[in-house]
Amino acid sequence: MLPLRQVWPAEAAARYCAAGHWRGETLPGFLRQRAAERPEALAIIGGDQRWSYAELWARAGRAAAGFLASGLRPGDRVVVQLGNVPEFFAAIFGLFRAHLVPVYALPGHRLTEITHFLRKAEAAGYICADRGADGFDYRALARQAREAEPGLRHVFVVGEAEEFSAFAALDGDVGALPGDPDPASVAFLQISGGTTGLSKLIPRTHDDYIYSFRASNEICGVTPDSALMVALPAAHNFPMSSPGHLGALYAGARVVLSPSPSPEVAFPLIARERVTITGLVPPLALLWAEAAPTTPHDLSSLKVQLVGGAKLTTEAARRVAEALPRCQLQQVFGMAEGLVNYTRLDDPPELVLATQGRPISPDDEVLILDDQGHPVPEGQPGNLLARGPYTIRAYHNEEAANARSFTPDGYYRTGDIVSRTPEGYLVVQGRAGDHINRAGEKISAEEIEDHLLAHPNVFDAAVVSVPDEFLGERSCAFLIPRGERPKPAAIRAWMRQRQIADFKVPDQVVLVDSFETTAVGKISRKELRARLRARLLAEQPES
Ligand code: OOB
Repeated sequence: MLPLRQVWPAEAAARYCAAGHWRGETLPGFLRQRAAERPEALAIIGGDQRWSYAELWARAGRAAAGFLASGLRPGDRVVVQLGNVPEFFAAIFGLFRAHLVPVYALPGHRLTEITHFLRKAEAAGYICADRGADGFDYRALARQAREAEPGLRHVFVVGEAEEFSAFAALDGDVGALPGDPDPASVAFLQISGGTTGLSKLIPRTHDDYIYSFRASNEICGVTPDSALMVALPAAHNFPMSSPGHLGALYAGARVVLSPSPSPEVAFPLIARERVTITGLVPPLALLWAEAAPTTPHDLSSLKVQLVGGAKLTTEAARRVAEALPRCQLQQVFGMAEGLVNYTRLDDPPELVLATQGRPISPDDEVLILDDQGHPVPEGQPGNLLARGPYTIRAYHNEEAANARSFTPDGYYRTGDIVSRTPEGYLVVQGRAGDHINRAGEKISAEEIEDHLLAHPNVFDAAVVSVPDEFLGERSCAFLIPRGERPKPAAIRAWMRQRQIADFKVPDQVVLVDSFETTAVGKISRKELRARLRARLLAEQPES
């Protein structure tokens, strides 16, 4: 099994320690401390469950002991695929306490993605729910995954476990659990948005991740009195750490889990639990802005609304800010690989509405370079590169991708095109790569093209993003058919059977006779996608 590592050069690591960014804290260590300091305070509120810090700590202990009793060994990786339920927290803190390493899957992922994560992480375990909110049976997925990946030896199910181990029954000798892990060790694996090909695994350490959410707490005003609502999937980096549920737990605050981000579900919860802060992607923020002015629910407790994951245009930002006038809009532009930018709570409206903020840390180093690698003049768009105390230096086991994604001196090439204001705030202008940012869900064009090419009646495929009023962007697949001409609806139905996350199924399918590239000879996929997108926009200017 390949060891997990994330290593900064000794000089940088010493600097981050000396600056007080890395303090030797760990994820299980901070929760133990909170449980000792404020055992009775509410930590997790979800469904009909209300867990205090003491209860969360105890449940994590039982889960940890149960994981080890079932045969998992410290260092083993475990794919976690749970929705916004309290058990998500018992599971991840249980894994941390047992020195096991969660790999965060989203509830929408299906067999194709899960087997990819299992294989890439060489995972020995999988934790899932019995069924999803949509009725999807994760146990059936687990069965298929075990067939495909015999290394998967342990499946734990929250709910009706059938032949698998019931998560609720996990127990063992809590007294025999290991002490706190090494703060410089990898705490978990996040998944990348997969800008090229399949998702990559992102190893984050206790030191670096805790710094990112501890500093975020300060920037977003999270205190022990805060109540943070998780409306987006809890396993995503944004609701986890910007400042996220981990930030809230670090502060000793309450985490309120919303099973859905829709106003119908989230608004009554905000009123009931007096939620003070939450985070949304732009399309949802706009939906909330539509619903807020006429809702019968009292939203007056809400003080901060973070919006990020995809570009919030200035006009949309204005609408969001006006709909909840007593709630402060805060833009956040971040990535699971590290760098996170925020507008600040005391910033003037021009910066809050029209920029995506500035980095968390004085030690975040940001470069904006042209395609030749030279710095662009101030205000001009260029490629964003970043390195710093919570930005990774490498993906897990991705030699070729690492050589492309990182410079020799350790900067991460974000793939985003940004400009910088005189105040040092970043404005996202677009991106260099070919992925689709569908309401914050990142879809790799290449990954979808690969699926489409497996269809017997597809000769060639090119997937592009097109602007969408609600989603920000949607996906359109251009196909050159061969043999019998397939119907676009049939292609979409066929894609669903590929057992991929639903958000990856192309929103639109267009059949073309050729990509009309012969006149200019061979062109790159990137250039081809750009031309097809331009052609589509010229034909459908209103979309
Ligand atoms: C967040 O993380 P990821 O890893 O799902 O996606 C990162 C990418 C960025 O490279 C950028 O292309 C895009 O998502 N993005 C934004 C944005 N926030 C993220 N593009 C424009 N404006 C924004 N505000 O999406 C994520 C992680 C932590 C905090 C917030 C978002």
